Amino acid sequence: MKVCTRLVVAGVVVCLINVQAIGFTKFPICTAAGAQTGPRISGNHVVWTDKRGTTDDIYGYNLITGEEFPIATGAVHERHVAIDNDIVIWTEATGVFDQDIYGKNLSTGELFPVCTAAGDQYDAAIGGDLVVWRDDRDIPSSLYGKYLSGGGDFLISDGPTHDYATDGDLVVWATHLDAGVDAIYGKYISTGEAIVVFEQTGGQDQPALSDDIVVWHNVNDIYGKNLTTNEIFPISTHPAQQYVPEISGNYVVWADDRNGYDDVYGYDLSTNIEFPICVSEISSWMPDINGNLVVWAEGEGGGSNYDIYGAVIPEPCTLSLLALGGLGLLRKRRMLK
Ligand SMILES: [Ca+2]
Ligand SMILES: [Ca+2]
Ligand SMILES: [Ca+2]
Ligand SMILES: [Ca+2]
Repeated sequence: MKVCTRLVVAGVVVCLINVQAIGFTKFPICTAAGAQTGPRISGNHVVWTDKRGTTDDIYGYNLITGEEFPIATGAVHERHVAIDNDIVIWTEATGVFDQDIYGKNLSTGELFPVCTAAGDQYDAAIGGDLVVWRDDRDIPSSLYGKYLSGGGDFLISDGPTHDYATDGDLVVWATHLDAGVDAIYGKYISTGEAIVVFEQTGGQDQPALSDDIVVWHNVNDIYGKNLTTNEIFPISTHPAQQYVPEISGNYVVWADDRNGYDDVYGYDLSTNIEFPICVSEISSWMPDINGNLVVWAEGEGGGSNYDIYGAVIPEPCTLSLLALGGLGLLRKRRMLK
């Protein structure tokens, strides 16, 4: 689950539009040497995988104090970090074919194992106190979960599962079925109820959810479904590639190559307005969002020195006006090329 309060970030001056590049004024979160990638945000914390050292580490940043802090910097690789509220989880490569899931409570500093079973457990997601991960103890690999509040780990789906998200009860995931059909499935852990979010020939993956809305990467577009009304709706169907969507409340963000480089775009479900968040001739991708604060990784040269940046989405009424201006700027820029 993403915390959906609208953040007011101390120290961040919000200029509404950047005249150098299209989108909103970005601010640096981490520009250390080496690659910082895969940023995730919840509450006042941004976390990411960091290659500044000899092995992958996990670092974090407090948006209120502006301070960076190490979370997991052991001699092994720590990567694929996720966060909800004060709980951070990541994958730790403890040995050959033996990845495990670990976590840390940022409030108490407590470090704890989530799953250290034999074989690979990796790429975990978290919502509330529910952690879900891909687990290779079975072949093909399955989706497992565990409540941090107590109890052991349990099987969620034994299919060929990939890409998943949870809000603490509902778990959604992508799967590739036999007949060239991909699907987004879901399951409410509390009741055991299984749901079909979307099934179709072609590529559906990268589901994300917030409240009763699931969004996913659909072939090369972004689609959504309201689980209360069962309405399925397009969010961005530009002919170029839109991918890795994330959602928080009414805002959906994704990476988009419509301008020739990966950029970050957004969409307001309450107004049906699409808007650029960061458009420049530098690759910007892997976005995440919490409330109206967006974070992403960006850099040049194949990602060896990626950095983490953030931007604040202005209020919806301002966004409506900027959408018109932003579109005008985009058209003007294309005409000049
Ligand atoms: Ca390390
Ligand atoms: Ca293991
Ligand atoms: Ca598209
Ligand atoms: Ca860097």
